Amino acid sequence: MSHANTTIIIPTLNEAQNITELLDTIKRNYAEARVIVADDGSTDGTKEKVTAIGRKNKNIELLDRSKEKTHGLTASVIDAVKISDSAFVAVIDGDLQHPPEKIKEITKKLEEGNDIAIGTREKVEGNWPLQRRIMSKTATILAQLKLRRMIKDPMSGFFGARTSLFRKVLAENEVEFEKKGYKVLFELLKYAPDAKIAEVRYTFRERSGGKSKIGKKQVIAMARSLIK
Ligand SMILES: Nc1nc2c(ncn2[C@@H]2O[C@H](COP(=O)(O)OP(=O)(O)O)[C@@H](O)[C@H]2O)c(=O)[nH]1
Ligand SMILES: [Mg+2]
Repeated sequence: MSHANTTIIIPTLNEAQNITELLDTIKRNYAEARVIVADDGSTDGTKEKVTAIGRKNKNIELLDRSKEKTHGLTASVIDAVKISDSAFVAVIDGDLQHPPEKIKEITKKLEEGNDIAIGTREKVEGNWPLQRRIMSKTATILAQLKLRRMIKDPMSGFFGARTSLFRKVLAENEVEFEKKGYKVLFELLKYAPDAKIAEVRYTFRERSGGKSKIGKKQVIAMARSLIK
């Protein structure tokens, strides 16, 4: 299957230890997909690595957001969606916690007529701290209540969507998005109540290298998004 109909979006902040391996896997599996690495001002060499890889691969590009006023995973994904011109977008973390080999299942669900395909965390590998597990579970339940839909993992960071739907939601509701937050999928779901949704199960792996960037700012953004 060709993936020329898909733009793979990777938000990054200091993922130099992971980005080369991730892009290698994506290149091998999805040679025809466009790949946008939306970087928020990494200082560890991530940008330079992506630029170098991009020079040799015309489908891979860096979206350098270092000079933007607002930084954040959500803001980065939004900017990448705005410059995507393929039928579908797929969003995947840059730290190898999401399995790139599952992107094809996500695009398949979209090709079958779904509007949004969610990578649903079935199992979490390794030692995710208890605090993170509790926070994640609570957020999931609150999100399900808010959406009034039984979506297993509405807070997932791994998902695909029909680009036209995503762009329409942004055109009408972008100001409501918590730009500094992590939960861009949840916000998309909030403003697309009639979307046809499919789920693709996967195992959330341990971060390959580097550190998680989740902190107070992201938790506050999530809380705001849940009560809005
Ligand atoms: N562009 C951008 N990417 C970010 C930001 N914060 C985190 N990321 C990236 O988003 C992905 C998920 O972040 P991570 O810290 O691993 O979150 P966790 O898996 O929930 O702990 C990784 O690829 C990060 O590099 C940000 O502020 N801007
Ligand atoms: Mg991570």
